[in-house]
Amino acid sequence: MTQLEQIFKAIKEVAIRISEEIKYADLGYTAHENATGDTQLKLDVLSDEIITAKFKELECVKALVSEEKDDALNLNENSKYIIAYDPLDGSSLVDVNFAVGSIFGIYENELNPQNLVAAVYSIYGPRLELVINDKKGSLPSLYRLAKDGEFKFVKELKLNEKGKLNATGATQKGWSEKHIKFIRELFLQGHRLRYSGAMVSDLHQILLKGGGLFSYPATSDAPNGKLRVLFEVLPFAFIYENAGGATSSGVNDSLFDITISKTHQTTPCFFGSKFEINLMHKFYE
Ligand code: AHM
Ligand code: MG
Repeated sequence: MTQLEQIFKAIKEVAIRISEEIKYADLGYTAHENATGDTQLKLDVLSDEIITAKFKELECVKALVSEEKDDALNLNENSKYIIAYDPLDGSSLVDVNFAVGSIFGIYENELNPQNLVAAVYSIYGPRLELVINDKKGSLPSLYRLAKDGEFKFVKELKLNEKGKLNATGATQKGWSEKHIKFIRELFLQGHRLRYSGAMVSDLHQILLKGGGLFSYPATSDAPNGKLRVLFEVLPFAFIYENAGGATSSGVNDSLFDITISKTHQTTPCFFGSKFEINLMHKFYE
C-alpha cells in the first residue's frame, strides 16, 4: 500500500466511526471556542479526537492541522504528509438532522496551495459516502459504504460546462453591490437556490447534479469571508478543478493563487462550473 493509500484507508475508518458517533452522541456545546471563534460542540471535539488518534498511528504523517486545534500537531518530523482537516463541517446542523461531513487536505512537506496533492471528504447523510481525489489532473471518485462495511466505488465525478444550482452563503445585508447583481443574474437565468449551510452537502449536491455555483463571498463585516483556506477551501478547490470546474476568490483566476500567511486564514470563495465562474468574473472585475 502506498503512503497515500494508507491515509485514505485511515480516513475510511474514521468516517465510519464519526458517522456512528453522530447518530448517538451528546449534541451539547463545550466551554471552548476554536481559533476562528466558533463555540465547539462536543461532536466537533470528539470527531477531532477520533481523527487525531487514527493519524497518530501512521508513520507517513508529518503533522496534523485541524480547524478545531489552535496549533499544528507535529508527529513524524522526517515524514512527508501534512493533513489539514475540518473534522465535522456543518456540525451546528446535526441538531436539525441535516447531512454534514469531514474534509481533508493532504499536503506534501509544506502547507501551501501548490503542495496540496490529494483531497477527500466524507458526507454523513442518509448514506455514508466518500469522495477521494488522489492526484492533480484526475477525476474525483465517489465511494459509498455498503452493507458489508466496505466502501464501494460508485463512479467518477465530472462537472458540466454549465449547471442549474446556486448555493450562496453569508448574510445578504453584508453582500456587496456586485455580488447582489451577480447572484440575481444567475437566478434570472434559471438557476435554483440550494443551500443547507453545510458546505460539504452543498458542494456535494452541485458536484453530483452536474454543476452550478457555490459561493461564500466577502461581506461588509467579514471582508475575508468565513471559510478556511487550508481545511475547507483548498480541498474543495482541488476537487472542483479536477472535476472540470473552476474556482476563484473573486479577484483571482483560481483559489490556488492564494498566499497562506496563517493556519486559520479565511477567504471569500467561489466554486462551480466554468460558465458560472466566468459570469462571476464579468460582475466582479
Ligand atoms: P463550520 O465548519 O463551523 O461548520 O462552518 C462552516 C460552515 C460551512 O459548512 C457553510 O458553508 C457555512 O459555514 C455556512 O455559513 P452561513 O450560515 O454564514 O452561510
Ligand atoms: Mg467547516
